[in-house]
Amino acid sequence: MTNNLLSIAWRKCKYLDQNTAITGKKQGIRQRLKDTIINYKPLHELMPLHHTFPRVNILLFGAVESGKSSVFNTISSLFKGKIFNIARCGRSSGSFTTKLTKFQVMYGGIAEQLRLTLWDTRGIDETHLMAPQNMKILLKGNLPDRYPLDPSLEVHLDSPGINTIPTLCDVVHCVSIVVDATTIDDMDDNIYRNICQMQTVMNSLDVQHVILLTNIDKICELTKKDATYAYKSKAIQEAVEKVAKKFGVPRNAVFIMKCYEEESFLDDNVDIMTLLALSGILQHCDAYLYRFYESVIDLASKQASLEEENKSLKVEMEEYKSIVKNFKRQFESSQIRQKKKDVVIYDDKMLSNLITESDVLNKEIDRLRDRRDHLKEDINNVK
Ligand SMILES: Nc1nc2c(ncn2[C@@H]2O[C@H](COP(=O)(O)OP(=O)(O)OP(=O)(O)O)[C@@H](O)[C@H]2O)c(=O)[nH]1
Ligand SMILES: [Mg+2]
Repeated sequence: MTNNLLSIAWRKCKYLDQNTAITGKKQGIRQRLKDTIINYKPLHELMPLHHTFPRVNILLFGAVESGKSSVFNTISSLFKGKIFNIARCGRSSGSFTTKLTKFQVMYGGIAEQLRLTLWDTRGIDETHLMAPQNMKILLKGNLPDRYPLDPSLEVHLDSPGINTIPTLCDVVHCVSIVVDATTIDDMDDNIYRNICQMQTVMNSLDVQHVILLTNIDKICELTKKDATYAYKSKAIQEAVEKVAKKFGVPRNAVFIMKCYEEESFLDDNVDIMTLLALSGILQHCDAYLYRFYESVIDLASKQASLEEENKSLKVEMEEYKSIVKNFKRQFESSQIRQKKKDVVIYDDKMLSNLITESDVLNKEIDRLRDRRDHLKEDINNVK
């Protein structure tokens, strides 16, 4: 572990510098970055008005204990505003995570979710290397949430829940290869070769991939004390260069992270570093979607027109409901008046007509309700 600091940051970053170590300012930067991600919409500036691509999928892949689940927990905590560990993480004889889990990130209540899903996976080790066929299936989006994926065991495509016709919304848009910074030099050869082999699979499917370098606090004492130093740390700079070279990715596709591990409270500097990493990953997701621009527009248009139909059905249904309500009111008041004054306002025929008409309208409302239920299903399927 070293303490060497560079005089200027190894990555130009207007947000993280010792000179900005004023709490108020840091909180402002953190909030701005956070808001940008809360407002993120895939490929937003290139989408036609009122068209939205629902969300992007980010796969966390890497060796056992590289920090995949901690990456999700750290992101989840910072958006929740408190340490909020949803994914189980820790150390065990094999991988702590045993199922493919597709996590949403909430930034408030249950309905306030970022437009991204983080897929946590079981880590690979010498005896559980990822089979290329399994990686293909994962990337193509065939596997459902909570699928007990053992990287080395063949996936059965006839298992329940398998999505046999995934759309562009179901696929992986960017893979984050999670690497523990302390293992770069002595990574097991089989694991290293397996990750490289998986990069070939990702390339064959045009899936973007980046490296997420965790545990940087373990290679730089100063960063451990204060994450502000990370971008001036010589040790971290060297680790980024090494890992980029090792996996053949450009240095700007390597993002650093210090996951929450012993902390009970959030730290502005850790959060800013995490938000920078996440922003970078989202740019890679957008780059992937851009390659499939026409399909993205197709899907977004389909969803937009389904939502439009849903909206107008809702208006139609409200109109019918108010007519029926009116009928009911007329009918009830006529009954009261008839009773009180002993006069006939509606004869039997008129009453039976009224009843038949409101029956017809009620049936129409039921039909519209059915249509809306189907529409909701269709909209979800587009998602
Ligand atoms: N100090 C420190 N510890 C970390 C960091 N990231 C992860 N850890 C710790 O490393 C251990 C393993 O982390 P996990 O998140 O469970 O790793 P994983 O990749 O999900 O592991 P598997 O599910 O077993 O494949 C846990 O004890 C974490 O608290 C980090 O950036 N810094
Ligand atoms: Mg895990």
